[in-house]
This record gives sequence, structure tokens and C-alpha cells, in this order.
Amino acid sequence: METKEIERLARRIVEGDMLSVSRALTLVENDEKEGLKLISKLVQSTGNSFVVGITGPPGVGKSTLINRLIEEYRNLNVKVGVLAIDPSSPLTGGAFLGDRIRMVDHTSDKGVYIRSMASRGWQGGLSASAAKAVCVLDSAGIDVILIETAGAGQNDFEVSSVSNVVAVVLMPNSGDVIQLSKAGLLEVGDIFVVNKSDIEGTNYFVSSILSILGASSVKKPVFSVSSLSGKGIRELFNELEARRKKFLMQGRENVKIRNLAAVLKSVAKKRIMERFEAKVNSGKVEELARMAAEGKVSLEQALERLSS
Ligand SMILES: Nc1nc2c(ncn2[C@@H]2O[C@H](COP(=O)(O)OP(=O)(O)O)[C@@H](O)[C@H]2O)c(=O)[nH]1
Ligand SMILES: [Mg+2]
Repeated sequence: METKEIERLARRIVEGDMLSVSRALTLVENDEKEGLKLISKLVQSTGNSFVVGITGPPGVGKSTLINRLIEEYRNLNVKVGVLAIDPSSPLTGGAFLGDRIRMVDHTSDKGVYIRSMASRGWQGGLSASAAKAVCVLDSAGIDVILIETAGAGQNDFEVSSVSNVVAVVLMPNSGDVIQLSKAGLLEVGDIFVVNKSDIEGTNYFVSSILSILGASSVKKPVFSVSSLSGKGIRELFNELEARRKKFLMQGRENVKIRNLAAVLKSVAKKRIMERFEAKVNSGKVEELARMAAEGKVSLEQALERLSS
């Protein structure tokens, strides 16, 4: 794409043209160089979107919850963008349909933009494009961006670098709370949502989370909701809105810097991993191991060459 064309695309995005937003998201997913060029054109128009990471094990009801939150935001005429980051399938490289299907309620609403992104890349990490996608939606005038990431582990740690608040969604009987803690899910969350409170075991589950959170639960509230019936959603939403109000009082410049830092971090990480994988695949590791075994290089030198 020519520079002129990228500039034109950037202008349309800032005007709020959602067709151009879709084109831009495809660009940032598929073309790193051009994607970054576009982001640098957009960056002066960013800094206003409040980003909520919604994470948790598959099946706990994240997409259903997001549908409810969209409803609440739309009642206040807040523009919402959803990025559903799905575990990449090595077969299709694509996203599961389920998320789209559960979020169709809002597809005719112009104030709602929903996009699935494949997480691709190594170890199912949060899509390296997610931080860029946030910049695109931000510059298009989206007020709130909800990022759904499935699963535990690596994903969840990365979602916090692009989110202003991370909500960890769980459900009663979704396993041992101590295991959840070990998986890092309790550390990454700013807010905890126990969904499916309409099924049995909710009270016990909530109290075991509270006891594990201990003193930190003052700052890390636990909400028990049913995304099916809508019960408890309003309380959760009020908390999110209170946090957004605080966010809007911050300097915009700092938000811009934080968003760009997330872009740089994710792209750099991807590049470093790609370089490393190329070395591994080219037999470089074995070559260095042989040299080290023959005493031609020290292990320290071998590592230096492998990681530079
Ligand atoms: N009983 C009950 N089921 C729910 C609730 N929220 C979602 N579900 C169901 O749980 C299943 C998984 O929901 P989904 O939103 O796709 O979960 P995700 O994988 O975390 O996005 C679906 O069959 C939903 O209908 C709830 O509050 N109560
Ligand atoms: Mg989902």
C-alpha cells in the first residue's frame, strides 16, 4: 500500500468510518510494516478508549457476559468495540464461530463493532496484533474496547499490557481455586466475576476466592453475576464505569504512550521469538552444542550467539 493510501485510510478511520476500520484491522493482522505505518499516522488521535480485558477459562460465559455489557453501554450511548481473540487452531489458523454467534444480538447497531482475531503465533499468546487493533479502534472514536481472551496462562498476562482493567471470569465449580491461583489467573485480575451464579455452589465458590484474595480483595472486588438472567450485571457495570471515569481524568498523553508501549512490546516480542525459532530450526543450537562439547566455545558464548 502506498504512503498516500495509508494516509487516506488513516483519515477515514479518524472520521469514524467503520469499513475503513475493518480494512485497517486486516492490515495490522497481515502486514507488520504497513500496519505500523498506519499506527504512526493514527497515534495522535488515540488515548480516549477505555480497554477492558475479559479473560478466563473457555465456557465460563465471557461472550455471554460481553453481550450484557454491550447492552449496558449502549443504554448510555457509549460506543463499544469487541476484540475476540481466539485460540488459534493449527489447522485453520482461524477463530471459532461460537463467539460471533453469541454476540450477534448487536450486529445491526452502528455503535457496536465486533471483530474476531486469531491469536496465531507461538504458544497461543495474545495476538501480536491486538495492541495495534486497540490503537485503530481508539482513533476511530470507540469509547470502550472489550477484549475477550480465552484460556489461562500466557494470554492473560499479555492482556494486562493492553487493558486498563482486567476482569477475570470464572464460574462455580470451575475447579480448585488454588489451581486458579497457581495458573496466574488471580494475579492478573483487577476484578473477578463469578458468572453463572444461577447454578449451585456460587456462594461457596465466591467465599473461597475471597479468602484466597485475602487483604487484596479490598482493591479486587468479586462480583457474582448471571449473564443468562442479567442478575448482578448492573453492579459490575457500575464498577467498570467508575473506573472509566477515573481513566478519563488521566492525561491523554500518558494513555497514548502506554498504548504505543504495548504495540512496541508485542511486536518486539514477536520478532525476537521469530528470530529465535529460525535459529532453532536451522540447526544452530546443535552446531553451538557441538562447539561447546569440543571446548571451542564456552556455554556462555554459545548462549550469547543464540540469543543475540
Ligand atoms: N447457567 C448459565 N449459563 C450461562 C451463563 N452465561 C453463559 N452461560 C452458558 O455457558 C456457555 C458458554 O458461554 P460462552 O459465553 O460461550 O463462554 P466463553 O467460552 O467463556 O465465551 C453457553 O452455553 C452459555 O449459554 C449464566 O450466567 N448461567
Ligand atoms: Mg467466548
